[in-house]
Amino acid sequence: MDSKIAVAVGLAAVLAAALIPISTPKPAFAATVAVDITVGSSSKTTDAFSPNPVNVNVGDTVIWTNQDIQPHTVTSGIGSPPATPDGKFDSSPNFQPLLQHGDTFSHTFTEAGEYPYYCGLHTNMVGTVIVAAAGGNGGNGGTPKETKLTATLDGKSYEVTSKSMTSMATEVTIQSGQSVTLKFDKAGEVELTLLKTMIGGINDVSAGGKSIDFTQTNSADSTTIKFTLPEGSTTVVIKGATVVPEFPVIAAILAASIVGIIVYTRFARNGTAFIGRA
Ligand SMILES: [Cu+2]
Repeated sequence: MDSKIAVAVGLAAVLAAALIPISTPKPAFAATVAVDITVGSSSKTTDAFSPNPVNVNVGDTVIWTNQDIQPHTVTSGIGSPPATPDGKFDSSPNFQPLLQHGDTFSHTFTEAGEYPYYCGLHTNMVGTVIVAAAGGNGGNGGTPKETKLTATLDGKSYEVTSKSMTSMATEVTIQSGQSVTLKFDKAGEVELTLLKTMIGGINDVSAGGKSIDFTQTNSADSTTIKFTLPEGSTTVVIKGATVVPEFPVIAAILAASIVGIIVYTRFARNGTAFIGRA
């Protein structure tokens, strides 16, 4: 065998192996899920908290923020009538301290189940946290909204998977060699899975021109990042060490390798035919 053909075949094999996605199980991670105590909530019932019910997984932390101008509490148990705290969690034991405007209270849920809660000052305000077993598909209707979007560059498509309880991805675009940009319908906690052929070595996620905190987990062929899109932001820009431009180069090498295999195969066949005729 000609050494050049051998190199081409070898290269093609290596590239083919590199391009075949290897699936590995996604590691579980604990999430922080935001719930608002809504404006004017003292005169509301189940809409005093949003989202309500809130669906989380075991290990997740729920963080309540009082968006209202009146003080409130987040107290586990049954609201009215009569209010019965169950002692599982309470922002304000004996009404100390009350959650003032902008204050937060958080609780980590370590066991699956349904957790009712209410406001100790306005027992008409009631909510439920539904905690699904880790690795489960969420509680009643508790699966996050999953959206698959496709970005196209140089005639090649790249799929992005977005998972969120609150936000839906609406558009993805690639800025070749620089970044990947996603648009969402609204703010919230988002998990994105991006193919490494599209973006690798993710090192910055920004919203509204500011870098935001994110976590990432890597599998062989993709990266999953998690972040909270802040209120008022609907666009995230993700930067990485490698963003797509390698693709045309890989394609060119792969194409050259395939040509090499075809040339070699034809040469071998012709040789056999020639020997047969002789
Ligand atoms: Cu209240």
